[in-house]
Amino acid sequence: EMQAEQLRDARPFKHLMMEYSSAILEVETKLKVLNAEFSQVYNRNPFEAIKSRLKSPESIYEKLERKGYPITLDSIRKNLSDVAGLRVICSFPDDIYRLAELFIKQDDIVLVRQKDYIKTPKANGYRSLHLILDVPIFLSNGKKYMKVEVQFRTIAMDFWASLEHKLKYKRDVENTDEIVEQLRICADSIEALDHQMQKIRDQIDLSRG
Ligand code: 0O2
Repeated sequence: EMQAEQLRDARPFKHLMMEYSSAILEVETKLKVLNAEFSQVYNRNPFEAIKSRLKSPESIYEKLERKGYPITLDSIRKNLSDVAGLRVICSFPDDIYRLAELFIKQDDIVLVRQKDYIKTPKANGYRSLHLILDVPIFLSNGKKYMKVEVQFRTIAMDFWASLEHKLKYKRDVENTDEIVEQLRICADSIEALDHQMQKIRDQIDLSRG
């Protein structure tokens, strides 16, 4: 087994990370193609922004250790699904499902798992649609499937999750019941806002015909 620094500096680890970044590029391109088509054909953008990140060696190491998995390259491949991560920020909840569906339908993509924290939010109020995918990348020695996690959120859901994430990591402040409760209330307001904005858009679409 390796330590975090050994992991980071090892050539095979760097190769694995290169493969994960390639998978991010593939997914990003697919989403951008859908966006381009939509804005051309329907004069609408299904998403506002895409962010991507490769999990750091430190946080890969930490997650394997925390979950009791071996610290090996095979174990990373097998046990972690969020080494390659993308976040797609949409305007409206409807856009999330429309875009996710179109994306999953592509015949080279395999949906491994879907976690719908919009239909079933986490207890703290977290909302987002997570897709775990197997995505092919094409290397000199052939095709290889890589796991990628894509998180779909509305602007409002992302606003909440970003701030909640920041607050969680301020460990000098205790997460009192009151803070937890206030965050939940904010999450509910945000859900209500998402629905209101969606309704307004539907009305405008209807009146446009
Ligand atoms: P970072 O910094 O985003 O990389 P599991 O594999 O199901 O046992 P896991 O991997 O925790 O458990 O799955 P989960 O909870 O479905 O998805 C994890 C990721 O979703 C997190 O990544 C966050 O990005 C996001 N997420 C999940 N729950 C919350 C939450 O309560 N608040 C916020 N702000 N984000 C959340 P990481 O690895 O935690 O962090």
